[in-house]
Amino acid sequence: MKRSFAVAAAFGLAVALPVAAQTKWDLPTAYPASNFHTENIAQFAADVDKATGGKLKIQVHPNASLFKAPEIKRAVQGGQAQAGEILLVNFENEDPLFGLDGIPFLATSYADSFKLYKASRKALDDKLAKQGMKVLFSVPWPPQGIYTKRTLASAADMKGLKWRAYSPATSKIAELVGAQPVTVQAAEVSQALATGVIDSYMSSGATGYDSKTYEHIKNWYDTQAWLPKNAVIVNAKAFDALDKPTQAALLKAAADAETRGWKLSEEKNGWYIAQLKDKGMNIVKPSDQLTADLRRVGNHMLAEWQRKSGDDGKKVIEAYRVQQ
Ligand code: PCA
Repeated sequence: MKRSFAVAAAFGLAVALPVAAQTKWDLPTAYPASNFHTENIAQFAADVDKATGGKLKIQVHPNASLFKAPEIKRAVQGGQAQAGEILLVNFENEDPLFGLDGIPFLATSYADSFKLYKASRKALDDKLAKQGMKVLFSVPWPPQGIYTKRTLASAADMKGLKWRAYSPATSKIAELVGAQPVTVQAAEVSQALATGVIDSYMSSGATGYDSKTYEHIKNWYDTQAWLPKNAVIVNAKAFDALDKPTQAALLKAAADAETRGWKLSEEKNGWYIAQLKDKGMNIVKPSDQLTADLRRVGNHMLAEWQRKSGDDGKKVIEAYRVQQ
């Protein structure tokens, strides 16, 4: 009796020690392992591992393998995943703030996109804190252009397109130009193209490359319309459960990942576009007419956003404009 107790205690101790010493987190993402966001996050996880001496292990689950893109936020909020990567504009219907960086032509360069980020980060932190989450870092996608089989002289040529949407705003664009929006997450774009469910969409060179869009579509209109951001978020309870040095190491690695990610996005934008060209795509500068038409769409959407977001939105736009 006594002996078996001792054995059990020793066994229990041996099992308990590593559990107490090591925390394991899951971090679902919606994009492939080779995408620059995912590579950046993998580096972040490796940095955290190193800085904490293996105390915090973050397992990255790419390509929507654990949760689909629109489910990741709720999974982090509910603690099914301790951390995760989300596309902020996916959640515009929840709060207009999430849709800010999806408004066409509000911020079209990396420099402006960063100013918009600075103007809105506090509001974003406050919003997510109320939902029991924290932002670790946020990184933009490269500028958005139009993939289409058709030649577009003006927005009138977009009528009737079978338009893949990834957010309320990209659906709204379809509605405004008379195209038919179909919501498809990035991981399913190549299938949607292959089956003919869609014949066009708006996104970065990165997603066109990841999804091999060049196998189905020959034109990409380089409209540089907006740069939507991904954010890596964490469940606040999971964060609070870490000891102070681990929290500090995590935040340091997150700050590094943000700086690195912005650089990487800008550097790889050119690379992605060169790859599309190399695969036979026409990279087209939009005509003055198409640009003017799309800008009109953008102005309409900005006005609508401002109506919906009220005083909070006004403050953010003002904070952005003063930096310009
Ligand atoms: N790629 C993501 C979002 C924006 C982008 O460039 C997508 O197409 O789903």
